[in-house]
Amino acid sequence: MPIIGMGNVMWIAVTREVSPALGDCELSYVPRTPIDAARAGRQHHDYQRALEVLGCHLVTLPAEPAWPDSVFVEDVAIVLDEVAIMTQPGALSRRAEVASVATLLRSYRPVLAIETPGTLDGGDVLRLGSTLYVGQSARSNAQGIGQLRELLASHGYTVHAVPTRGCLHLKSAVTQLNDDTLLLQPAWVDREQFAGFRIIEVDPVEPHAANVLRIGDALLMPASFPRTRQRLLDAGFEVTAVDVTELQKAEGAVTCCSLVFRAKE
Ligand code: CIR
Repeated sequence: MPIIGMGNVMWIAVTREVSPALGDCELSYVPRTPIDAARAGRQHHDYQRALEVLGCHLVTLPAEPAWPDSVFVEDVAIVLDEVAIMTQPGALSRRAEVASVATLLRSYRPVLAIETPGTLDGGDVLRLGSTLYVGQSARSNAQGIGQLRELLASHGYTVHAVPTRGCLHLKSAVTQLNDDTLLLQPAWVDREQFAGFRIIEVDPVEPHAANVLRIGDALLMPASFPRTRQRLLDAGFEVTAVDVTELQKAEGAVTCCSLVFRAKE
């Protein structure tokens, strides 16, 4: 399959098909409601097609019936231009997801790893230029954040810990819209942590709307947040909406279902 490029940048998106056991997922801040895994699978396929339309070459792992949360591949790795870091997911039930993604990523990057007692979820890591903002959450502890800092220092990255409250991950609360603009939920993270960035806040009636996936100049976000989407459109952003309601019942959204990184020439 040819690699489709946006301009001269080409993206690879690693995804994993939805587990039929998705309904047994971990939940922290979202109440448990019945999840239709087959419908989640169809929504995930639409998400994958949207990634392709936005210029990604998809690399997809098969579903893992034993690992309910394994569709959320973002949490098991951080992929930078120079290196990939395998995380140590904060939820014990998710640790087994790491190895198969590591095997895949070795085709693209040198692979390093966070070790216990450190814990870190990729959903807590927001890269803004050469700074990685990392949520201090129930999933990512000080040892994990410290290991990430040491592993990346020689590659020129700074790691900055950010307190979060009332949400699963840092990227539940804030994501990047372009090089100098962030979308932020002020109830879950302090905007003062991101001095120097222009901040757009989510619409107050859409508290979960801050999780947007940026691919080049394009943005992908859940269709269930039309008010926040309108804010982004009004600010001049190009936004694609996808229906991911079944994945949202599992406390997921759009960044968590892929690992998007630059293809090497
Ligand atoms: C979990 O609790 O780990 C999953 N049910 C949801 C993970 C979502 N991940 C993410 O937003 N990065």
